[in-house]
Amino acid sequence: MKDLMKKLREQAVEAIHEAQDVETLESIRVKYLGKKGEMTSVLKKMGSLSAEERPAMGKLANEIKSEIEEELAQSRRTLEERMLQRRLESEAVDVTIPGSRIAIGHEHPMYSVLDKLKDIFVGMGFEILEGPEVELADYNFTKLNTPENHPAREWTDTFYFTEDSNILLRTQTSPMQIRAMEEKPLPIRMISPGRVYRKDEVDATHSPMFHQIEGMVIDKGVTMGDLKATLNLVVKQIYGENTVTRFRPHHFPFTEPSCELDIRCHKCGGKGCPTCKGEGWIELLGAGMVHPKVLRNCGIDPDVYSGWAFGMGLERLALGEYKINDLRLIYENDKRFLEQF
Ligand code: 2NL
Repeated sequence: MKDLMKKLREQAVEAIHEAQDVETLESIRVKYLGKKGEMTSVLKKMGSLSAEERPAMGKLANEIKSEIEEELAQSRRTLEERMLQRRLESEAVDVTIPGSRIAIGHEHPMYSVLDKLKDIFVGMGFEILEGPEVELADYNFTKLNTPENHPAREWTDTFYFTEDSNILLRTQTSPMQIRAMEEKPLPIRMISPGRVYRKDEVDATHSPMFHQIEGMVIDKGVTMGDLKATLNLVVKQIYGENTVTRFRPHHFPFTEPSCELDIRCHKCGGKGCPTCKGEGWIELLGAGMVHPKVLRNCGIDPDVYSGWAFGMGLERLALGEYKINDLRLIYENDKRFLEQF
């Protein structure tokens, strides 16, 4: 019995020394000292010993038990210390490493220009209406009095989704004016800014996606005089009080009469320079009196109501305002570029 206990002690101590984690130590404790463990089953046999043998054997058993307990506790401390050390090493934070900067965005020059225009029109009582970029040909062309054979309808000019050319990416923001005329009570004073799409190759002045702002007024007794006065006010707020404008006759299917608005070159004062390509004038926007057919297409009686409308590209405005010479820079969103404005 003595030998058996000593052997158990050796086995236990060896297992304890080999254990690599706390869980193994616990299973060793259960195996040797637990209620159904090895030492317990040995002690249960004490009953078969003589009265003289029992005390010595009991003493030895208690010594071995406390020896194993001591070894377990010792090992547990060592393992726990080692684990803590490993965690400290693997989770170490070097507080002296410089932090990574959080990049803050920057307002895009296109939107600075757009915000300025919105403020001007909202100040004159216009509401801002935005709408879908995927449109019906009906709203983008037909209701706008664009003939079936108009070049803008060609698949080489417009992005179509369907073979029957019914669904497309809007080529102008006018579909929003059509919706407003169909749905809103009169009078209407609105602008519709947004993205528009045309099949153009990318270069310094062209992009298949660009931004437009259109505007429209519908009321009783609206005339070309209202168009000229309002647009002159807008232009002076953008380019300064002394800006000189001229209205040139033009043609659009959706307006009659139609015109284009030029401003006298602010760089050379009209003499002709690279900015105005020697013309002395810079083309700014197209406008006109809403065609009676367009009004009728939207359920408005042209004998009672009239209106004027305009459309302008925003890119050219932004490029001119910030003296940017390549349209592609506008879309690359390089922060080093954007932060200059
Ligand atoms: C241009 C010319 C223009 C309009 C857009 C419009 C819309 C409706 C009815 C009548 Cl619903 N007109 N819009 C009118 C004249 C010119 O745009 O050169 N845009 C960049």
